[in-house]
Amino acid sequence: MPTPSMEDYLERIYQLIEEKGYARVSDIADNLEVHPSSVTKMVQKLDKKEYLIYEKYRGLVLTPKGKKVGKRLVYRHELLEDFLRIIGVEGENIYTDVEGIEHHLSWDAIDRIGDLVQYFQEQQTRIEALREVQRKNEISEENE
Ligand SMILES: [Mn+2]
Repeated sequence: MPTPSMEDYLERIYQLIEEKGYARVSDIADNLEVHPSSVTKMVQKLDKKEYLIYEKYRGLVLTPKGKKVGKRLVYRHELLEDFLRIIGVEGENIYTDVEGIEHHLSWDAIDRIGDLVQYFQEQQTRIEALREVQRKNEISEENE
């Protein structure tokens, strides 16, 4: 299993490659707001663990294993954003909250959250019912 920070890199590298077709050390550094030398170090580590192949002057490519894991990590991030949005978390908090929790849940928990998201997405009335609970709670908090 990749460590939390390896996961952040793999997630971002996978996304960059999806968006632009490649991921340069400088792009990764800008994206994760870290120094390029930290990126090089991590990329070498990921190479050793066979998530990608890194050649100094040719850039990097994900191995099939790296692609598989990267895709899963991006899916997990997006799922957790959907989840927080559905339960009514404010838009401005969503990204930071997901960054805070994504590495700390088991895949079992992720899959169960996936079921819950599906449950709500399948019927809009379920989301409305949840909003109704939230409105009532807000009113009772105001009256405390
Ligand atoms: Mn993320």
